[in-house]
Amino acid sequence: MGPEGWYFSGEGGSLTEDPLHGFKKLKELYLKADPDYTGRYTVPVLWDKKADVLVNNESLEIIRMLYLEFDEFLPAHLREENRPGKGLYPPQLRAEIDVMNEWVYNTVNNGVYKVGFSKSQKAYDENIYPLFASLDRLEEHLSHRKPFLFGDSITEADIRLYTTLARFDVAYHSVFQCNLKSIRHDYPRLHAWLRRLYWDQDQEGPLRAAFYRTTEPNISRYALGYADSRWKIVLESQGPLVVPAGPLVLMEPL
Ligand SMILES: N[C@@H](CCC(=O)N[C@@H](CS)C(=O)NCC(=O)O)C(=O)O
Repeated sequence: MGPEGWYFSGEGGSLTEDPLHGFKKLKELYLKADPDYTGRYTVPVLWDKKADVLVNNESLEIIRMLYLEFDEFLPAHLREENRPGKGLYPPQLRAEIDVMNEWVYNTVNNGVYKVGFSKSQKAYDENIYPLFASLDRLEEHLSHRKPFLFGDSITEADIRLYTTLARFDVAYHSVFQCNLKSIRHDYPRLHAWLRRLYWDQDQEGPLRAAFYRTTEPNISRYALGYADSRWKIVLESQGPLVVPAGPLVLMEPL
């Protein structure tokens, strides 16, 4: 991120510029879509190339759009309804997935931010215990539902939890002070689940190495990214930015 937010740096797999307009900054895309926009310039962004407009910037909505809204355009064997377990948001599991999404979002996905961006001891104390209570609950959940959160096939619930757990030991534990426990030392089932997703490198298999391909190129930068955000938000850019070095091993072997 630069002073004006995300930009196309050409580093770490990023393009050097926006391939549609040649823009250098994400901000320019937001303003192209709406010149009066005054909010934050956040990622992710879903852009409609034909209408040349920003469609959505909420990750939870975008992931559903990507696997539900375009299904009819795919060859039959790739459609959600024909995938193992009937896809990422199968009709028979929707109610259960929605219930889990709700508490996992509030206490885990968003919970780490509530802890890491807390501006008082009180706010920190109020959020750290619910975060770890939910990790305990997920660890327990995996004792009877496995290998994935809802059985044999991966669902949206796995994807949403993965994004937080892949960052947990390498960033949230140290930078966001989410340090009652770590995934690798205290949660054997969650740790096994995380490594199973991360280390899958089968390009043809059901996961198509998606987790490894999207995590590994950036995992060594997570601590810096979150330290920088916390420095800006909590420390209001005052004093030095110091990034913790550990853990030595970013993701333990399978
Ligand atoms: N509701 C959004 C939040 C997105 C968000 O906060 N993204 C962060 C990075 S994880 C960002 O782009 N921050 C840039 C900024 O706030 O300037 C979502 O989850 O999709």
